[in-house]
Amino acid sequence: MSESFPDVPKISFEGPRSKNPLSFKHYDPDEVVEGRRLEDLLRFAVCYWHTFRGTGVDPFGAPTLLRPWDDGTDSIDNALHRVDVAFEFMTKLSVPFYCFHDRDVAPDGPTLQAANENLDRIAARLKEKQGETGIKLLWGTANLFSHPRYMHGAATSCNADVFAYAAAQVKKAIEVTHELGGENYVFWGGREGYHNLYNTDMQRELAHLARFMHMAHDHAKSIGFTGQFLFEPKPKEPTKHQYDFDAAACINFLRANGLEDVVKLNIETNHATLAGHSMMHELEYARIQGFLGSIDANTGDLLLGWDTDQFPTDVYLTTQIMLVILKQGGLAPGGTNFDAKVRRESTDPVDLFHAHIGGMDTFARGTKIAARIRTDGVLDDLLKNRYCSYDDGVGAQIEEGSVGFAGLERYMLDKGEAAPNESGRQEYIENLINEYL
Ligand code: XLS
Ligand code: NI
Ligand code: NI
Repeated sequence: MSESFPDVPKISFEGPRSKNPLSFKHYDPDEVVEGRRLEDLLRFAVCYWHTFRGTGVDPFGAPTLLRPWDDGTDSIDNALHRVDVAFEFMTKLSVPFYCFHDRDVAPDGPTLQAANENLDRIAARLKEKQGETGIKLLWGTANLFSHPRYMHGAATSCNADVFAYAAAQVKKAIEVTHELGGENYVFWGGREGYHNLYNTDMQRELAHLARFMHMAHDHAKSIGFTGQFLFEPKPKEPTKHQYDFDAAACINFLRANGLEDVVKLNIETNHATLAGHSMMHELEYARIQGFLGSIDANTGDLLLGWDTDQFPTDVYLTTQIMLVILKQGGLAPGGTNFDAKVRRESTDPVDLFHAHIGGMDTFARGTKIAARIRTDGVLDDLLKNRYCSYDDGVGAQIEEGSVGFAGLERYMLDKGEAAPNESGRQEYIENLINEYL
């Protein structure tokens, strides 16, 4: 079989002095950080939709990314061939995982039955290729947003038939994910939200979304799928307001509906920033409550208000991300999925390599920097000292719950005024972090 990337060799680690753009300068899969090989710690995944289905189309312009291996049709043959290309790409990139939506890998069909048959045919090829290459499925998901039937949403559609179709589609997507040994299954609420509240029964829609997730979990149990379910927050786009707005909204939804033991979060950088948070905030919020499952690694552009899904290149950002992820000892069974696309002006297939190499190196650097910060314990000491008034005395009583308002009033009446505050040392800490970069 002829290669689709004949000029690209298998990408290997050459170290920071290498001038070869098709090599890793910082990502050595075998390097051990905090007791784990980088490959096992980071669990990188290529996403099928942007990398193999992205065309560069935007609201103002036609496709620019015309791939030599793609005949532009929605045929089974084209889809089968694309699988071979994807596995050649991922093998050369030395990436251990991939992720897909049902409709990225296989053509849709005029009926549910036809779509399912298409998916089965492609899944068989995916399975064969996984076996040949050892590349694994990090997560599967269903596209419940592109087809016109999903104009009002899927699980939150006002049309019960659409709910039923979505349920059938997710049933199949979970089965295929299971068949391929997928380690997680993702729900992203593409159109699960609203454009205005005059025509929206929010209470009913949220109840439907919860029923949908319970049904998905029940079905997974019935077929023996034990992968982790993940809910992916995003505040808007395509709808004005999405129910999976941010980590806090998702966790509240999951807890309110008895899903907290079943579903964790898949947190995406660009979605965090669209919600007005930093990625570090979203990760830390999810982590402290036991909901940090996996990440979609990309970045946005602060000058643009939409999901630009760019590849991460900012070491400061990946350092912040890894400071949180290392705190919980990694993400497994989750991983680091490059939900990112090359710019529509980056038209050569080799640009897909440059993009992923850059993302992987940026994460490797962030990981090593974060690990050094953690080894030196500089932030630990700062944090510990900052809260030391809670280690004994009245602070310890507050934390234990052994004092109430009356007791605290007595304490303060006696003392007269609170102890003076100490400096937060923000600039000092920021300088300190910079010294590790
Ligand atoms: C879109 C989302 C999507 C999910 C998977 O903004 O990031 O790509 O990750 O459905
Ligand atoms: Ni995503
Ligand atoms: Ni996104």
